[in-house]
Amino acid sequence: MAGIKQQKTIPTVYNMSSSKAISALWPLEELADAGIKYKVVNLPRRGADTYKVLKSHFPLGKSPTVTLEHVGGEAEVTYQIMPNVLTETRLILQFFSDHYTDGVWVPESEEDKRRDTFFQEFAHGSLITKIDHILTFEVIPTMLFFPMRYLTLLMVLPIRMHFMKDLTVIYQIMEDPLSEEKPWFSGKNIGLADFNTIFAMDMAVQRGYIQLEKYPMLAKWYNTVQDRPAYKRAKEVGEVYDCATFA
Ligand SMILES: N[C@@H](CCC(=O)N[C@@H](CS)C(=O)NCC(=O)O)C(=O)O
Repeated sequence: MAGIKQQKTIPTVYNMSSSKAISALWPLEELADAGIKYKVVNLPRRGADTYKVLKSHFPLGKSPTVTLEHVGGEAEVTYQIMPNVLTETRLILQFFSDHYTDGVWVPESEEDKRRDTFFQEFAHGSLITKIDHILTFEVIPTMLFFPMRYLTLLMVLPIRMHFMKDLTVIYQIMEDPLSEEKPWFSGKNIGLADFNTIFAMDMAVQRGYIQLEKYPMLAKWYNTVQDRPAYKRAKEVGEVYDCATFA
């Protein structure tokens, strides 16, 4: 692959199963084809030590967390706020783009650059936020015992429906700019906006929060990603990835 930089750091992705870490593993697998090396530590979502391991690198204990090893044994660098540690998916992906590529994911046109920036933000700020709301309201009743479980379920159903309606607007905003000429959220070519969007869309599809047939271009985007060899390998590398059950 053209546009790869000499690798000065080896990233280790701390990947909690069925998590946003897929957004880090997928682009790294795209770059692995060109020789970029990385390591992965797989942590079961309900594992006794999972949060201990994540928190040992960053106090928030979220997945993905990425640590960096300098290839030449150079001193640690504080790229964010802790030496050799990266967090926040969007910023992790930006680091990969800046440090491991010569701009292969930077859109060619100004129009695509603006669109790419918009959808990177939209993926986390709007799409995943709304999906997380629905998920939370679905999970609350499952944590309660009868009869509270059923009473709470009845209470949360209208709230869930309200959020589902909000999601239709979000999906339409995603559907409209996708076209044969610009099939990616980053525009003409695949880019950071696409990597940032996949986890939310996997949750939406696998948990039944979207009827893909209503959004043909979004469906095409989604299926293209699912068929992409690097994405398939990323799921294999992560070992467990099930957004329906969060195994
Ligand atoms: N803002 C972070 C959020 C990461 C995040 O919430 N990851 C979830 C998994 S998808 C997690 O670690 N959850 C564990 C928890 O909240 O305790 C990012 O975008 O990377």
